[in-house]
Amino acid sequence: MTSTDVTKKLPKDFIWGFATASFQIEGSTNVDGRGKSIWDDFSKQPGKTMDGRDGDVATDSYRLWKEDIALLAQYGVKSYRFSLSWSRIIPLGGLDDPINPQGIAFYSNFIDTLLENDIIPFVTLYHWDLPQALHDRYGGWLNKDKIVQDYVRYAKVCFEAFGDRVKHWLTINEPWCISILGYGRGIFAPGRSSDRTKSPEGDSSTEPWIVGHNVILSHAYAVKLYREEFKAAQGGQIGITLNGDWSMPYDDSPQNVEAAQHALDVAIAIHQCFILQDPIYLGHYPDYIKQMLRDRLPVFTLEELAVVKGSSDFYGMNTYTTNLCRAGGNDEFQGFVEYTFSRPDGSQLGTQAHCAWLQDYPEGFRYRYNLPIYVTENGFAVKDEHMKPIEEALQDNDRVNYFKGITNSLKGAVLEDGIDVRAYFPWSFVDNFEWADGYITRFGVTYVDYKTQKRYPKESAKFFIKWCGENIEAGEKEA
Ligand code: GBH
Repeated sequence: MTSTDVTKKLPKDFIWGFATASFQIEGSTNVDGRGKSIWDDFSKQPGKTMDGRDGDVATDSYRLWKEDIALLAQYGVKSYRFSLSWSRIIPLGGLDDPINPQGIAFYSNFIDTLLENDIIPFVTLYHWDLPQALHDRYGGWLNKDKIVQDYVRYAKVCFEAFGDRVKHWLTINEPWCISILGYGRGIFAPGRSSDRTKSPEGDSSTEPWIVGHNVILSHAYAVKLYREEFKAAQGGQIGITLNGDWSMPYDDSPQNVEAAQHALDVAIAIHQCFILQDPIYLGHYPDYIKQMLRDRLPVFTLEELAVVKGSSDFYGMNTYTTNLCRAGGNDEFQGFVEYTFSRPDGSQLGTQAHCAWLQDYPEGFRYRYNLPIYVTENGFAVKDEHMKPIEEALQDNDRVNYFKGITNSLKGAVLEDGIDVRAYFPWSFVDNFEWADGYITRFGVTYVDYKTQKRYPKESAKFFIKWCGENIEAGEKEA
């Protein structure tokens, strides 16, 4: 790894902070009028989470929100990325369903308190916790005519209630995960799949692509609404966040170079979510996807295409790792490309995380393309951290090394490669409910003792905060 010039700094308006999501931290699922989300009951079904635990308490952040903000302030972050729970705001979710004033009040107070502490709210409207009522009523994301309208109305309620203070909006977190993991592999709520050991119903060959399509449309129509009715007065920015781990060919063989390149082409360099993101930037589905899915690929009407194209003010990028790509395999959800972290000589790409899909490879962070980028997630789960005594867990060297590598690449990307990266948010502010992994996999820079709900800064938090202090020009915080 080459080191970047230590005397050069990122510009003073560079945004940094930490990220979370509502269902992963809030708990208090049954209070103040909140309706159920699809994760409430799903996480309670036997076998759906690794440790059998659900999201009813999580990190208790709905009750401990003042402490959380105090800790963020103590860390000195410039911004905080968090998501809103749709079913707190509209408990039944739909166009004609009542708004819950207690849900609005909670987030309104939260935003005010962030601002009082000079912390910019960076708000995700949807991070996977669909109101259960919409799933029950009409199949949720599967029903285009209903879900687009309901999502857009939810977005409108949020722009109206919070848009005077929120200037950074993310419509949707990671369409690929919503579609593929929720309706294809069936490992995330609502857990639909062709695999009958996982789900009594579902069709993995069609549903993920329908859902992906409807997610894109929901995003695009919400952006249209924001631009037409709110942007002039409120002056914010709005975009989508995609999961985009990097890909490299496994070796020099033409078919593997093609596999990685193919993937990159169709994905605008982020192959994991190729099918779901390309239309947003290019205005059409990539050719490779059209060939792969043929008549299973939903078709945009001309009117829809016009709304979808260019429907993101920036590229919200969640990136964690780099995959070595080999042509072949039978996994349509990866475009028939196999991923590995083992190089041909048997060596590993980097340090293995607790989760199988993640190794540390900071060089991968620099191969990005030229759009304004907000890195809305990036992080590492130290292997076996959940089994360590707290004092040991706080010495999270592998995570520190991960951030050392990435921050170096980040500087290189901005200052040497000229990539327009405007924000960087490590995932996550605190250890939290890691979806199907339950509480076993820990991504936090802050340790959470789930018995007491006490928070303890890990070394990685200290490292990263210090790095930001030394590597971003000092100046007034962005208003
Ligand atoms: C993010 O997704 C999420 O936004 C966040 O909520 C989560 O806590 C965080 O990652 C840490 O996991 O082997 O087919 O199951 C990251 C992108 C994409 C990474 C799917 C794991 C597993 C693919 N994720 N991937 S599969």
